[in-house]
Amino acid sequence: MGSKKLSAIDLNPFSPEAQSMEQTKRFSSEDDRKKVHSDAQELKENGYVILKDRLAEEKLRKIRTELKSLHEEAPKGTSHFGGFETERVYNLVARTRALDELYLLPELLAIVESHLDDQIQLSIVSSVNLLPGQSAQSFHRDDAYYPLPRPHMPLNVNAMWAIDDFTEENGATLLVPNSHVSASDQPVSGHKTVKALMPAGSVVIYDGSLFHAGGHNQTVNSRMGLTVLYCRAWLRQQENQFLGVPPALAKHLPRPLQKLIGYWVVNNLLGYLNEASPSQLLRTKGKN
Ligand SMILES: O=C(O)CCC(=O)C(=O)O
Repeated sequence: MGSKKLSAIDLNPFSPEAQSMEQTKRFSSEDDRKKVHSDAQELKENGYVILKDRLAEEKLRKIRTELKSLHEEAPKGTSHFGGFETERVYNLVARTRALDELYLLPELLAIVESHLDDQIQLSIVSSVNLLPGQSAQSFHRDDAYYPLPRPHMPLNVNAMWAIDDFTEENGATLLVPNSHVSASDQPVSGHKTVKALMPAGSVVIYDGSLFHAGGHNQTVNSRMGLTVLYCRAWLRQQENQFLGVPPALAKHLPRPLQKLIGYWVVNNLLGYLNEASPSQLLRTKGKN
């Protein structure tokens, strides 16, 4: 009888084989990361980088249709920060398969992994639809809930996808260049602000410490964005992915996406269940 080679997900995470496989847990190879070196460098230096036109027109149309339908029942924000004229839909990994390509875009993952130099996971995915008249949000940082002295090593990276064009007038995300390395808990006075102007299908990637805000939508149309936040795999995720995407649902997802939402063991020990990788739970029929 031929011996079946065990893959990483079959292994007890404490075994030497499993531990030696820790290095294979990145989504990008060293080669992939070399290819995105200049974008990763820009992200490191300025705190953000824009990749233009990464989605085909047909794909973008499908995404718009899907998000439009998901937003039919979406409530408006109930706080100044959330935006009284802003709709958000959360837990999108559970709600639709139309966006998987965006979370898993190899170039994006390579940039995020270059920046964090670590194993990564999805922290939260949500759509942000700025309705006509929505005023600019206050500047904030996406890593503010990790209470470490600043500046600190990058902990998370946001990818804000433009599902509609992000323009001067419709509330393109506002960014404060270089603020990711500042020790201050607010943007310094007289700071520069840039708008993430980009055609639909583009993505602005920014360090979680970068001050940013949704812009003012002064048009009569809405501005749909999709925020995909990645973090180091050993940090608590912003949205609870295991409740949002429980095993019964997760087992139908493509393996890379299961891994990206956290069904995996990190640094040998974090996240196992009964001495096994949680990916085994996804393969157990009838028990989920
Ligand atoms: O909508 C945007 O452009 C940014 C939104 C944002 O940063 C947030 O809601 O935390």
